[in-house]
Amino acid sequence: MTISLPYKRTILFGLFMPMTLFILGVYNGIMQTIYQAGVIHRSSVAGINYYQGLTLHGVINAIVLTTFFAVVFGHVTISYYLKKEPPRWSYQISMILMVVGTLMDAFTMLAGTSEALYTFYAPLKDSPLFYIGTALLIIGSWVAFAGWVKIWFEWRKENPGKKMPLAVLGTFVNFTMWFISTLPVAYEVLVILTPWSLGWTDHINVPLTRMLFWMFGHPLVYFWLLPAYIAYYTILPKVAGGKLYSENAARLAFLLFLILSTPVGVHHQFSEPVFTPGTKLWVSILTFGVAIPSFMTAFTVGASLEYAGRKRGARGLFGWMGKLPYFQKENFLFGYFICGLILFIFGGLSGIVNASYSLNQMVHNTSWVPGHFHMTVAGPVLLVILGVSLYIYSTVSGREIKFRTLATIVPYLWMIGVALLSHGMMAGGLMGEPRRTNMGLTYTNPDSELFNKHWVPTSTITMIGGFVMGAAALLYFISFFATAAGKKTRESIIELPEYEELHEEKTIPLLLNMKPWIIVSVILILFTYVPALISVFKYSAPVKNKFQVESPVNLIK
Ligand code: HAS
Repeated sequence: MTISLPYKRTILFGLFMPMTLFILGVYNGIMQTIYQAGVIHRSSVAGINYYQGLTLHGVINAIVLTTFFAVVFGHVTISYYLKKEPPRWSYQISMILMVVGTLMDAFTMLAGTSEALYTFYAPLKDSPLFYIGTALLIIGSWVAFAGWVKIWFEWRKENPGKKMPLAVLGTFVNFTMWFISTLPVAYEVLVILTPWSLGWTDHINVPLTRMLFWMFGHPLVYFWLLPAYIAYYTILPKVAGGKLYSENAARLAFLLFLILSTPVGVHHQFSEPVFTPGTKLWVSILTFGVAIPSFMTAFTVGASLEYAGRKRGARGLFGWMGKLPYFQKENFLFGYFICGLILFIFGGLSGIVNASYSLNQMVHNTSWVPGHFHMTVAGPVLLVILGVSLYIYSTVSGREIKFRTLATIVPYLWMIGVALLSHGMMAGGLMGEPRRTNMGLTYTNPDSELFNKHWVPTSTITMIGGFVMGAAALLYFISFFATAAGKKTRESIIELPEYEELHEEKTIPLLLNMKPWIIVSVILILFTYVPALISVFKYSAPVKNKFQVESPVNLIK
């Protein structure tokens, strides 16, 4: 499909800008592993301190890059499947808000006035500009969604009786969930944190800000994941040379995310004293529930890949795994998808460990948790972002992909890096290694009385993983930016590899209508968060800001 110039520019800018910032995100990620491994015993390097770097790493990689990609991929999938462009006001206003918000965030983080990490709840305090910038980024993504809804209604009128395309359903589920779950964080940021940061209020209810953050913070991880799932269901079967095993199963998986993603945020707060055991048990059960659509995805996508392998003549139970199109330059996307899936097997299983209340007590706040989430967000999420961004940049700009061989190697190298990094973090976490701690100042510094020799090998493996990931990122940047700087050789188009269904399936009306699922979603949110809110107000209160950012380590002698 050909597209207008302003739409094309918006899409390309929406890929280029966050990818440029991602260089800074990657640099600060590598630095984290160097601090942790005790190679340097300093609180800052090149003018960026440990927490500032960690904040830059988390905000750029996990909030900025992911949100821009969700919006740009949304533009591309919606336009491709509905054969329409969203209204110009929607994509332009959306992009302006997101860019301004991101620049505000980047400015305050670089200036050192925002270092409350990507989880930005109290008692750590950021500059008001950071809170407002983050709110603008989120509001910008809502505006893009509004434009898609408008063209969807037009399409429906013009195509009576036609099913909502699967990729459109996935995108709408994702942004509906995103809209619902960003309301509490918008309230937190605009009504509680910004006035507090401006000094207009001096009291703050810390458990309340944490709860409002996690009401958003957990659906946020599925907001990262669903674009990858859309790609796995609608693009991967084609690039693997197979067919989608079941479209109905894919629809059901998306709709289950809609109802189960938001009410599970309390599982990040199993150690929070204000919630009752009843709330924690309920949320633990719901969390096992939210793993079901991923298990379904493992089955549906696995079956689609098996079909592709068997079509190439595979025999035996697992022979299909060896017949998939690995390392094919012309089909480079496959590597990004399969490496993400492989990492996600372990990322998902470690998530289930976290969800079990009693096991969570052992791993919470240890480096196990970043070990888990690097195999999810730096696994399927990031690899799909990298592969698909390169693909979209090339098709929408009309430029050939440069350094294809490098781009083809990247996901495999990245996967090895993440596996090492996460293994080091998780093994260390099981021995109590803390997260979010500059261990180079203490635990991995032989000159410190807090030195712990058991955490040296694990944090060293983590650092080696970080270097391998850094090398993969460097190869990717060479290919991406060389492509962006290349000459236009073809027409600019929106085009996606499109799946075919393996079976002609029965139409199930419940899977075609989002309304009942939205209602159940709201009921489950109320059922979880009304008791949680009652507990917050019963067992905590706003207090004068008595919190100082002081490491307990500094208090020893
Ligand atoms: Fe998580 C903490 C539980 C999924 C991200 N998670 C985090 C944090 C992040 C994060 C960022 O219950 C830390 C936040 C912070 O800073 O404090 N998580 C889960 C559970 C799942 C889960 C149950 N998490 C994710 C995803 C994320 C993500 C997805 C990002 C994208 N997580 C938790 C809990 C905590 C937590 C607690 C709090 C910990 C604490 O105490 O602080 C589930 O959704 C996972 C289900 C996934 C599966 C895997 C399915 C496998 C597939 C691949 C199949 C492979 C094929 C290939 C087909 C069941 C789909 C085969 C072919 C071959 C050739 C081999």
